Amino acid sequence: MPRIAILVPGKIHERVLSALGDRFDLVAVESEETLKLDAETASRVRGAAVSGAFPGKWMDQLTKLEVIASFGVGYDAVDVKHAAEKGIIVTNTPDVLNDEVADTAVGLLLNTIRELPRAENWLREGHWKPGAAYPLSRFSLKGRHVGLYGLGRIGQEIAKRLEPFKVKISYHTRNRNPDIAYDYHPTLKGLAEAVDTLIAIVPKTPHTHKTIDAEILSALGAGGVLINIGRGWTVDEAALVSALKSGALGAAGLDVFYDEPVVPAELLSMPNVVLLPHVASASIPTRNAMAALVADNLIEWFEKGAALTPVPETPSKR
Ligand code: A2R
Repeated sequence: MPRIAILVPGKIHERVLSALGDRFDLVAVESEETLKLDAETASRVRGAAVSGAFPGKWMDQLTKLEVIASFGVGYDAVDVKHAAEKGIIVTNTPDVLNDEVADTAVGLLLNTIRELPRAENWLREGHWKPGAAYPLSRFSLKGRHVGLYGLGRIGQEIAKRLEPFKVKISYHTRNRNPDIAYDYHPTLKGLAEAVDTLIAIVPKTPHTHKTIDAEILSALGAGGVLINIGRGWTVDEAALVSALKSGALGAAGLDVFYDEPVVPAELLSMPNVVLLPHVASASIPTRNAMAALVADNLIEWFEKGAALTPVPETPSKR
């Protein structure tokens, strides 16, 4: 029996390839607008493993495609609507990265509020001499009221980690979670008005586009802090730059940007921001776990007919 062909467009974690390589025929292609595949190979492809975009056009090229295993919890780069219409299942890698992303969120929050990266740079630059001390940080985490914009798998882990810091916690999602005691705000504006620290951990959807705008930022106020650990898509970066510049917002810590890897030049020179290159889940152990889940989704699908972690928009069984 010929082995099932799995398409691998562009780059993916090495462990996905090693876990799949002895069971499947891996078809590596460049990630281009139209896949460069001969008709015979295209007609043999029944699964795909991808890190990044998977446009609907590729699904049309692959007439036997059953399943797309996407690397990462956010799957906004995969055309899930088109996949659902064609009955193609899409899987992502939830849960295995919750702890890493939540830990990074707390680190980014502390770094932003206490200016720790700046203080370290000051030391490295040789400024720490007798009689010289790094200036006191403007802000403290103590006594803050933190608002979580998004309280799903990752948001809840962030909230749990913040409880021992003795901050007050509130949240905004579209649906109130009856099992959660934090104050709920039915609007993002209401949350921003109530809190002084906003942590965004929502997916990239048409409803979250630039929702953190000038109005939300000024509601956080001059002592306000924004942390974005979800998607850059959620923040109006031009509004953020002007709020930070004018002092309407106190500080920001960003792991994600609107047009990665482009970081607005004005942010680079601002003292009151901490900028990370989208590293929230980027540790070797966590990325290994994500890679294993990508591979396991494909193996389960072809061996048992049901994927492990299908996204809600597409079918989950044969
Ligand atoms: O709105 P709800 O009740 O479905 O709550 C979800 C919330 N959320 C939103 N909140 C307000 N306005 C929206 N338009 C909106 N859309 C979604 O975001 C839920 O509380 C949270 C998403 O949680 P999970 O689906 O469990 O995602 P997870 O694993 O926490 O990851 C969040 C995102 C990923 O999609 C990546 O883009 C990023 O973090 O790494």
